[in-house]
Amino acid sequence: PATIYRQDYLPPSYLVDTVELGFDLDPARTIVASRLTMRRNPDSAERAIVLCGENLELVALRMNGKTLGKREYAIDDKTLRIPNAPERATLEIETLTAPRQNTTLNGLYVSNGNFFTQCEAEGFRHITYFPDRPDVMAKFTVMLRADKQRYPVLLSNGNLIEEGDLGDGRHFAKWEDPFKKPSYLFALVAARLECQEETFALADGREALLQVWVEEGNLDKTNYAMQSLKNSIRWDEQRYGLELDLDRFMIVAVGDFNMGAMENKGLNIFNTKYVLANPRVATDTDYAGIEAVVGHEYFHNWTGNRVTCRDWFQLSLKEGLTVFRDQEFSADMIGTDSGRAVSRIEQVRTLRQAQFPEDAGPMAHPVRPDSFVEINNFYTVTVYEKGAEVVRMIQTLVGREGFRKGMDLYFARHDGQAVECDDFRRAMADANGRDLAQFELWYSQAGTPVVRADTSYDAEAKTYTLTLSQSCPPTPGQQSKAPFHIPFAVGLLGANGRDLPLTIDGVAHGTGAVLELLEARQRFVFTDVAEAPTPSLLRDFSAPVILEYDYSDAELLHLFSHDSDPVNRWEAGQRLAMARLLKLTAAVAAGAKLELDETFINALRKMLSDASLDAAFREQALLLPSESMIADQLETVNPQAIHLARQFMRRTIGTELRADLFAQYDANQTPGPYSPDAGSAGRRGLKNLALAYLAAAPSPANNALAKMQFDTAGNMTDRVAALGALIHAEAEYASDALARFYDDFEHEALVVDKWFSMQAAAPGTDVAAVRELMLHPAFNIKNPNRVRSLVFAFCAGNPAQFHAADGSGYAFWAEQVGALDALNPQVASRLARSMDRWRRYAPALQLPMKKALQQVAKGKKLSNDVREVVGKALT
Ligand code: B3K
Ligand code: ZN
Repeated sequence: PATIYRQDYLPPSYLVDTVELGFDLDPARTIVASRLTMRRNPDSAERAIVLCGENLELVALRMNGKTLGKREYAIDDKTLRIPNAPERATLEIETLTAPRQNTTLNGLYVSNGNFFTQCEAEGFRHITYFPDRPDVMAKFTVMLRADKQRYPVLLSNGNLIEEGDLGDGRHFAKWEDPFKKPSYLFALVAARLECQEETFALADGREALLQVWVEEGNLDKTNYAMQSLKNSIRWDEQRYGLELDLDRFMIVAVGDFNMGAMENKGLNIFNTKYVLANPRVATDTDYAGIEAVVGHEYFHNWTGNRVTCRDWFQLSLKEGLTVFRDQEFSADMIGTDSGRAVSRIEQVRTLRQAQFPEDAGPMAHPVRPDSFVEINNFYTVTVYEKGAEVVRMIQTLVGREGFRKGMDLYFARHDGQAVECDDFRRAMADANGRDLAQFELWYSQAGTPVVRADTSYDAEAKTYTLTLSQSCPPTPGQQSKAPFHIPFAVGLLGANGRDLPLTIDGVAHGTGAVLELLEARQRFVFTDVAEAPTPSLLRDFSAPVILEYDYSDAELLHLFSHDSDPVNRWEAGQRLAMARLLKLTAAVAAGAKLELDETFINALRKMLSDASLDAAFREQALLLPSESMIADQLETVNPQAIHLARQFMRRTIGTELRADLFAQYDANQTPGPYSPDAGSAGRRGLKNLALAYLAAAPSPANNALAKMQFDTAGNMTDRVAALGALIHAEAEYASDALARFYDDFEHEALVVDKWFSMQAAAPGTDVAAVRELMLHPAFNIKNPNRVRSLVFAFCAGNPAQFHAADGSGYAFWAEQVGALDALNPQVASRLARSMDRWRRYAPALQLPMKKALQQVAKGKKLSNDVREVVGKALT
């Protein structure tokens, strides 16, 4: 397959002013009529009209009213070319597609009998011939025609301008989007659905109609999505002065969806997972996910839709920025400093769990990639989460107000345009009179930078010297890296645990400073430092780097008890835990005795019971680094040893802190009706973490507590926590509980997903058990949520079993990637990535992993998606 390079960008040969689309919707045979008014692009030397189209049957093609003869255009399986086209052309195109046959969930497809579309990144070309690239922006008018009984609801982007009956049992709706947009933002829905709706007053006095559309029986689960939408609109008005620009804004939930949601103009289409919630079926995590994703898609209306990407290499222009915006939104919704810190901690966890490994593996790529084979493979944690970190660093450098000025300038300059990541950086730099030239390297260089810190205190001179050195490991195609521009926040703690005042070069910085590391190595000297301090480095995780500093246990314990920066307070605990987990892992592998020191246990005890701290923070501070984070620290990965080491630590905590865990279990009850607010969710989180630790050290009393919670739970958060505890404790009651859980929720697809994923990720579940679960009547390989809940949860979420010594996990993986690829390449390719880091495993595992990869790679009908991923893994 062909590699596409960023540097080969050419402007489109023709621009499209207007698009009129007509759909005669039929699952077996949908006719799409398109009328495009086009004109030659003065910025292009090309004379031909070039349209993309895949899996389409061309029925008719007219230009300026005349049918084009076979010699007047060229067509292959990807493009339709009309050479020597006139300056202005009106094209009329008729094509046929078969939505019911479309299992890729890309383009126009059928889910549970209803029609939906997904066009980003290149789905529109599966609907009709079009210059399907984001720098072609046009005004769309859409006419939908369909059977009235089957599809009473007909939706598309923008405003409804006409609807009515067609007589023959069919009806129509005509929609007009007043804003020009690229084709990837087109959407339609034709379905039997119901909606919750309200009118909502916008800041300028206009009223907007807000709707959340769901399948019948789900109207009791739309409140939180609606509330989140209203909060998002308000937040964007207040924080960025950005208003909803349409009279109507719709969210539609669909059960078959490849990712989380899609920001189609005025018609966001969502995975049901990010819409449907009530206390009976959704957990606190689900509620938080809904708020974040509703916010994310809404915020795209400005960062993505009004200002879009010139080409797909610029994807992070909209994604990194919009993730940053949704993170800030969620943090503001909590509203407390400590809540903000907890959300920051969760962001750091995601980065370490998923982005750092990506940046260190075969698929490593810059935030703005230089090449790709399949763009859908580049909707990654690097483009999204690292992209958000890059935006966050800009805010750290220019300040919150400066950032707002930069945003204002960005919109003033680029509203209605398709632009590059550089344009965003330039607006930020210009609005603030800052040089962000070196900062560009965050967009162009892949890999996680390592910052090494060394310190020395001169008691005589009362100076404290911090030396920072940075480096970045090679990544595919990038052997050597230039130094990054790194905002590095620091504080210094005195022996009493308080922050010391900071003076650098005679300038006072209060008790916290943001240093700017620009060179490979740089020295910072703090003066008037009265005592040898404990450094608190990279506060608030001010840059997405790996920090190396030789902290002593005593220093970490000091920070864990006192750091005024909650993120670093948490970080100190993670370092204490990680050092011990690595030792334990080595001990397991060597067959040595496993031990955990009192000092560490006591530090956890103190944290657990410190009622002056929010429960949500204490939960974070007591969560251990995951198995994959531990793996990331090791030269050679032995998944079973890691698992046993971590289990040992959990069990020891459960045993040693038993009384304290029970006490916190009781102290953090949330009586009264369920509310997903951060305070209540935090208390439930801590309570259920206590339960999980108790389950790691099973005893009749501990298991009885889990059983009692399962039997009496008043909400899904408590119910799944109890079920998880029973499963992990291998309690006798576990299988009964699983059966009851299924019976109670078998008609709630999202809960059945939980039922599958809890089993898939359980330590006792091996490949044979997963195969058994796949035979369950509720398993459906065509439904991405179901596949993620079982196959992904096992391959990516149960490392000790997936990496079974006999290689059975790898054979299973190869089989599933192959089977999925035939149906849905995007989903298959995500699963393929669970073998990315095969080279780091113990030699006995490497060989069967490589074999499995090779087996997939030689598949005859492999998609570009999977081919790129396994090809890069094997390079
Ligand atoms: N922009 C979409 C992602 C589309 C993925 C295409 N494979 C969702 C989002 O980031 O909001
Ligand atoms: Zn997005």
